[in-house]
Amino acid sequence: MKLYELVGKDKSQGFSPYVWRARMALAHKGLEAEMVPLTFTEIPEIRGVSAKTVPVLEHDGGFITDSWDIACYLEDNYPDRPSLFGGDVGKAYAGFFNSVTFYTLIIPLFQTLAYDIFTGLDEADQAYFRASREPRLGKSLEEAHEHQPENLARFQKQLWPYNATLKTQDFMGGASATYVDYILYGLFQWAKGVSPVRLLDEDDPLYRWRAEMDSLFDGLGKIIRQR
Ligand SMILES: N[C@@H](CCC(=O)N[C@@H](CS)C(=O)NCC(=O)O)C(=O)O
Repeated sequence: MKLYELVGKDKSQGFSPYVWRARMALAHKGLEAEMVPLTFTEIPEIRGVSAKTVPVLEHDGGFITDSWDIACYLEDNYPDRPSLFGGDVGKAYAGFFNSVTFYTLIIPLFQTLAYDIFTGLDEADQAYFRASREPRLGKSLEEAHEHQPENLARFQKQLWPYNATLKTQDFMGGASATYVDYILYGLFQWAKGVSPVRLLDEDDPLYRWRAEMDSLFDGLGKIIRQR
């Protein structure tokens, strides 16, 4: 099994939030995958598949090219290992969460981090990132960076449902972590690896939750150093 991931200048610091979902899902199932670090401009060169994004999971001669599809693939193919979703109802909840977090969390966090991501990329990727991301931002990376405090505040404002939930339960999945926790955790891994911004206050229930997530699977998530 191989998991293709996204890196910048430091090849040890895979920073894609979506790859982190897959990485945690593999660990949850007790599966080991060889990590293959790629820069943005290397992704289309993965041999044997036409992929535009990572994660890509290569297994048994086939490729799965989307984080949600990877989670479903692992759940379907390893039913005897710990469940990622906790059954059909949990899968439906995770699927909803997969979509809703894109608009409420990924977009404001991307606007917050865009310039910091850029500064961690090699030269070829910097040119690609500027050309592809500035139209999405509707402004230059530097202008986006000037608005970092407002974008961070917008992101933080969206965290209240998670803080409220984690006041009364240990994980988003209840008593233990499920794929919903991995969706959320990927965002924090992303920010940690690419940016010096601090997303949480020590009093936030999410702060306690993130520390517990960091310690899962022998501290897998601690591979990422705070930039
Ligand atoms: N829907 C995809 C999205 C994955 C995605 O957007 N990955 C980003 C990295 S965070 C990527 O590979 N981007 C490549 C590019 O923009 O060229 C999934 O969930 O797997």
